[in-house]
Amino acid sequence: MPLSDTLMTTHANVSAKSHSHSFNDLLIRALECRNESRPPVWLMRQAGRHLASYRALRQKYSFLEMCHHPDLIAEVTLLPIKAYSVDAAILFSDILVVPEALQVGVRFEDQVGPIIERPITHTGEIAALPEPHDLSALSFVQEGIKRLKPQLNVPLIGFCGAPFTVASYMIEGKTSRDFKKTKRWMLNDPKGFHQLLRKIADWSIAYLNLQIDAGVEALQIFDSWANTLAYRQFQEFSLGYLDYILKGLKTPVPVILFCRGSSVFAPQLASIQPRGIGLDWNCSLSYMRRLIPSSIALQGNLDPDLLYAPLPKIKEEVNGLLDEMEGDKGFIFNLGHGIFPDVSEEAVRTLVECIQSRG
Ligand code: 1CP
Repeated sequence: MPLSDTLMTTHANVSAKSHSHSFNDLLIRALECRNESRPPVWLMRQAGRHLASYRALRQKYSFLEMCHHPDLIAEVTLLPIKAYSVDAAILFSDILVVPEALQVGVRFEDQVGPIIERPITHTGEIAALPEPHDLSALSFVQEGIKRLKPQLNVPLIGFCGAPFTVASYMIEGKTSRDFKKTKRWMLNDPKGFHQLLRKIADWSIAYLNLQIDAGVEALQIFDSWANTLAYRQFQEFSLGYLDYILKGLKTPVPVILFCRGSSVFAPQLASIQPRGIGLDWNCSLSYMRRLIPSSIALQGNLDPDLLYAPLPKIKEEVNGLLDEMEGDKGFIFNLGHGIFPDVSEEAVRTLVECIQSRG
């Protein structure tokens, strides 16, 4: 079937659904810490390789082709909504579209992951990176959001990477195991490192504002590699830029700050007053709730490996977290990090149904 036909079928199904149901605003209510019903559930990396429907599309298109094509952005974003009826959609894209717009050359290799063709190696290279005056290099995202919006009956979450995490890809050139280039630069030339972080933060602000203009209802900033930072380093090289981004948004869209390491950094994150904090799976939710003011939503934090467990075990653990957060008006169910590509759809469906059946 040609792409346009596939998309028309998809659109027809989902629009029919959106007309027959009213808008599900559980996520927004939880982000405002006034949710009196069951917690909303969505999952990081819900729009990805664990879905057979995603893998079928990937037979036909490369990952970047999919990221660049507004119809495919819309179609892939909708896949987990159709498969599981999760309570929020997350835009199908990648944190590395920002380095792509910064013209360092981004490609994705199967079995390897992202590759930066021209990694940044010293401060002298930063000035030559473009400024975020012209966002036409990211207009496919804007267009994708516009096509998606009329088809959704749940909130759409936009996102970007945190400056530290994005910088680490731009410096290492790929996913790193030890982040030695990044940390060597950070420790030996902190001023230059700050220049790079500032440039990425300026792009992130412009990019998130573009997503807000196009219609996203919430935003999440992913600091996936913050866990490699010491406590004081996080304060100096990450937190300040997250705060700078929050202050740069032109409309008050609720923002969730997610970082690996949030078990440790959550109180620092709370100090810059995001609407929500995404917790990794190393901490106790109820303990975190005692540390974080009840005016800030908490999101998390099932161990992503639990999706490999037998279905009754998944239910037991999900119910354990739900019991722990019973009555909390600002709780959003999620994993502590993204879904792995090899988990079964049955496991994910079991998780979602377990939460949604709590009425
Ligand atoms: O081969 C493929 O089909 C591509 C697999 C894939 C997918 C589906 C990649 C490559 N990115 C994505 C989508 C993606 N990435 C989303 C879409 C929405 C959703 O969550 O469903 C989001 C939010 C991201 C964000 C992202 N990309 C992060 C932050 C979140 C996290 O998982 O920590 C990071 C670090 C990336 C970089 C990235 N993109 C892709 C890969 C394989 C990687 C490297 C991840 C790593 O280094 O572990």
